[in-house]
Amino acid sequence: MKNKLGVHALVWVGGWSHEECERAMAQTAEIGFDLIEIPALDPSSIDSAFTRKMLDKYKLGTTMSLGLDDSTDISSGDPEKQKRGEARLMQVLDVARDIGATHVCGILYSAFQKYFDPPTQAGIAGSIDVMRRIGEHAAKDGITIGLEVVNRYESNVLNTAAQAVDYAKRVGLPNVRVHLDTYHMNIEEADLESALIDTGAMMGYFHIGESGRGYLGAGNIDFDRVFRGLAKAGYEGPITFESFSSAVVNKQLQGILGIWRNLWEDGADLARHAKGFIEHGMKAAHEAHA
Ligand code: FUD
Repeated sequence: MKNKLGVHALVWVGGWSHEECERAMAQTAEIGFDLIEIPALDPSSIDSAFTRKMLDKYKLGTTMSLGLDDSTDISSGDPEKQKRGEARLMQVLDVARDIGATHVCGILYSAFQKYFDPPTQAGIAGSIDVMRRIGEHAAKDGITIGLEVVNRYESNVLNTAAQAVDYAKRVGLPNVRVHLDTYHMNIEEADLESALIDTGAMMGYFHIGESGRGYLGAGNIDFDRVFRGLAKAGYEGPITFESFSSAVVNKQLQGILGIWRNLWEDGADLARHAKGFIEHGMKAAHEAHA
């Protein structure tokens, strides 16, 4: 398997103090993941020099994820919000460059929130204009942008893989790619395997998560078909495990994602299980597809 395997930092910690940063890295490395995904909703909370030092110490790669908020919503059609959103994304790219991140992904194209109205064509066109400049800037540091497709309660812009492929084509840059996540796909896609195959080479990042966002295999997603879809799509990018429980709290994400229930206590057991589950599933899918 060529895919690098990652884990979202929220499996370990809710913040990014020096102690939390080191603890998250040590546990990620101990289980044998290749990379850690660091949430960057507030990029100013990340001490880049320290984070880089810890990545080196634990020999890990890294990626970053975030969503914009209402005041930085580049899909709003409001020039002031667009300007603030572009500045926020540029600020994240600076941190990503400083810590050596390979990917910046998430809800970068709109606010990360429940909307009460559909997007406008002008708003989407404005978002695409900003994304082109972000993509060009990211390319200078070899960073891939992942446009994360999320369910209808977390954005009104990209809810299906097909919408994201269309948006990415309109941006028209090789490093601006589609980021799919099984938790969201399970809500919005008619068929997960076909959506993966149809996205094909446009896919640049992947989140694996269960329907309830807890242990893989403990929900209703047919992961055999997901792994088969990834193999058939020829996807070789990162596969990052994402899971949220009220056991590890980040106030901002808890509210947006509705993390009210305690789905697990032991992040290490959860992550070790996820790694084995992905490796086993991908191996079987590649063998069947070979
Ligand atoms: C949101 C989601 C996440 C989010 C990231 C932020 O539902 O799936 O990927 O963008 O966790 O760090």
